[in-house]
Amino acid sequence: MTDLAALTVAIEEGDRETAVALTREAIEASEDPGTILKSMTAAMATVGRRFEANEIYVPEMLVAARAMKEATALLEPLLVGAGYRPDSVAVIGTIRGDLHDIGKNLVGMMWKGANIAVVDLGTNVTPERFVAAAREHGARIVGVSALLTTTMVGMRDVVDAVRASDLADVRVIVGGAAVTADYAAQIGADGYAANAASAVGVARSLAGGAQAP
Ligand code: B1M
Repeated sequence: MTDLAALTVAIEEGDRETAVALTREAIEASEDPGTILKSMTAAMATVGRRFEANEIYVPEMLVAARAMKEATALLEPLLVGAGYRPDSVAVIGTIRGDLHDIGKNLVGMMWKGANIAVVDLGTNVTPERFVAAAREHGARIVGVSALLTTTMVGMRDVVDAVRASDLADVRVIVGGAAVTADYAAQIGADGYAANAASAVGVARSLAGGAQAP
């Protein structure tokens, strides 16, 4: 039987090699994929808490997220095969005109770590693409990142495009170095997160724990 507690610790510590080896071992031992996934998401929950408590910083969160990403890549085919469903679906992207993607990627990784399926639209994403992707993937969350004061103004267009669409259940979360909670409220976004760790709680509360379609 695989030591899943050791898998949790390996991900928390960003030890990719051990995380991947233990995931392989657990798969070969026919452990339940959902149980393996739980031991991984537990790690990211701890990482998020430690980041918010200033016990770790972006680099540590990044290596943990990468370890999680590699380990979950092994698990993904099994989860799909077992009909295992994420809690909800999010589409995420960096706003039109903006090419910064490090923070956005980190938010996406943390969301995946929290069992939220993530469709990453990349950078320079138009409001129309956010809406079309949310519709196509049945997303509950649209996540928009902006790093520039010149591009964050485009976030309002994403909020307006979602509101003008038929996607009544979709919630828009905004974030990025240039964005503040006040600005998010001003443009009518449903949620704001200052960092990738807190973006997990915001997405979870706004998605209402609904199952992915
Ligand atoms: Co540029 N850049 N950059 N840059 N860059 C900044 C943002 C800047 C503050 C640097 C500075 O002048 N001090 C400045 C913006 C000034 C402003 O508008 N206020 C700036 C500028 C001006 C520019 C250019 C215009 C420079 C030029 O060409 N003259 C140009 C713009 C290009 C474009 O986008 N059209 C440019 C280009 C670049 C590079 C391509 C060289 C590179 C980006 C590479 C990449 O992303 N692949 C780059 C970089 C690396 C930076 C800095 C140095 C670092 C950004 C970063 O990755 N931070 C940055 C200065 C800085 O921030 N200190 C700077 C680490 C990352 C983990 O943090 O992205 O804030 P961050 O994400 C955090 C939170 O904000 C939050 O969670 C993340 C993790 O905790 N968050 C979300 C982010 N998205 C979220 C979404 C959410 C929730 C939370 O919900 C959906």
